[in-house]
Amino acid sequence: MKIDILTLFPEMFSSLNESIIGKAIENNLIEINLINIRDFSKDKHKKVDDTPYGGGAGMVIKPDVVYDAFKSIKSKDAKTIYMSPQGKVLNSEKVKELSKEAHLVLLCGHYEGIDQRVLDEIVDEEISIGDYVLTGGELPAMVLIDSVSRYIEGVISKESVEEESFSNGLLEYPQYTRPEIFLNRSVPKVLKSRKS
Ligand code: 21W
Repeated sequence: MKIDILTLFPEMFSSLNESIIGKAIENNLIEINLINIRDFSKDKHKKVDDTPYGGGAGMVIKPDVVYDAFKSIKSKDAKTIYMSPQGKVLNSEKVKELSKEAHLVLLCGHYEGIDQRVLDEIVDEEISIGDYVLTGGELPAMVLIDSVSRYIEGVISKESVEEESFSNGLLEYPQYTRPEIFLNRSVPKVLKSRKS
């Protein structure tokens, strides 16, 4: 799967190079492309936002800058997702559905928001990760990437995907490893005769 990320803070995504997702990127199972929206500013001061029409606090990201950043992505058949607190809350059904896409474009906004006209033009879907307020769409985009990646063939073992998806953790159980006694607490006897 190819994932293009449109963001003002591309450095935030360096944590994706760790652990299981990092391995999946190394193994070319996931290709992540970071696009800094600021690179598309025509302003000499690299300005990307402006005051909102109608007044109010904060700033709004300009439509042309986001549109030019979007157009720099070569591919017509990508699904474009705007990470937004107003979006539909992500769940495992949506995660599985997205994992079947060949190409995703993730647009990350900030508290200020993005001019609605460019959203109307380029966005296919709006997704939130839950009903609480964050400072931007970057962490939500990483949550989406992490959850979707687990369903991409080869990222984790088939057994792991099946075990975890077995009804929302209802079959989850406490786990133990060596030592057999830790701080005077023993591993449950029922587990002790079993070879791993
Ligand atoms: C917070 C963006 C508040 C916009 C109109 C007038 C992406 C997120 C985010 C953020 C506002 C997600 C406004 C769960 C989240 C995200 C930053 C409201 C101000 N609009 N999932 N004034 N929670 N959050 N905009 O916060 O971008 S997915």
